[in-house]
Amino acid sequence: MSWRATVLTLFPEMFPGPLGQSLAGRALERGIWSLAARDIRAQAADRHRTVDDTPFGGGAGMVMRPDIVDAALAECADDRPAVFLTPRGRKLTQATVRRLAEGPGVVLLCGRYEGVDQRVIEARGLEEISIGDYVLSGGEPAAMVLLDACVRLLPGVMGAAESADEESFSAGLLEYPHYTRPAEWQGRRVPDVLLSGNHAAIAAWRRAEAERITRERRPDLWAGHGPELRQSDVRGG
Ligand code: 6GU
Repeated sequence: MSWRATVLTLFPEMFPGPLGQSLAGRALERGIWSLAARDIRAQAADRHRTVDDTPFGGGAGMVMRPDIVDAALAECADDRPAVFLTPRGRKLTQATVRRLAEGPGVVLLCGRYEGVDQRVIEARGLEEISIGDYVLSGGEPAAMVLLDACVRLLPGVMGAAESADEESFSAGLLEYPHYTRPAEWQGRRVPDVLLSGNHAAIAAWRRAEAERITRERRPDLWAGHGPELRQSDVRGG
């Protein structure tokens, strides 16, 4: 059985979009995973195909109705976790991506307007996930981000060479810098150590660079990276 993704959205024509290309697209063609985008509006029974209404208590914008969202979820509910993509969710991490990729698949609810009625979030036990601290106009690009991150971890999607870079992130560090030919370009030389053929020295240089870049750019990640894991114990950094 392949890993199954169902996306509930008001804009099903956005899918597969970029997920139909490259690594994820090839995996889709090979049947490693499947993607179904379902139109939430198909649940609307009235003449105007209404899916939202004004918020109780007043305020701007519209809220998606619980009965409509519940009916959409009911049509695809099975053993898969149901996720609601929202900027008020817990921030997506590689650990969450790994957990979702290891399961049978996901049902992703993409919100629009000011939100979804809180009662259906609770009744369906939706896991609320955000992809970062900025606001998108809808959950669809976030759903694509989550799916891309999961699909690349599915067995058979990546070659052995590519699989190694997930380990460097798992180690809690950002990637070291990469270089290829030519050895000199616009007066800039590739670091000598990378041309030395000394594999131990190359590994040590890469590790030091990964640690330096992590410390500079992501003090939050660096703080969570225990001193016992560090090649260079840095003082005053
Ligand atoms: Cl999941 N949705 C929206 N609309 N904005 C976001 C987000 C999700 N994650 C970060 N910003």
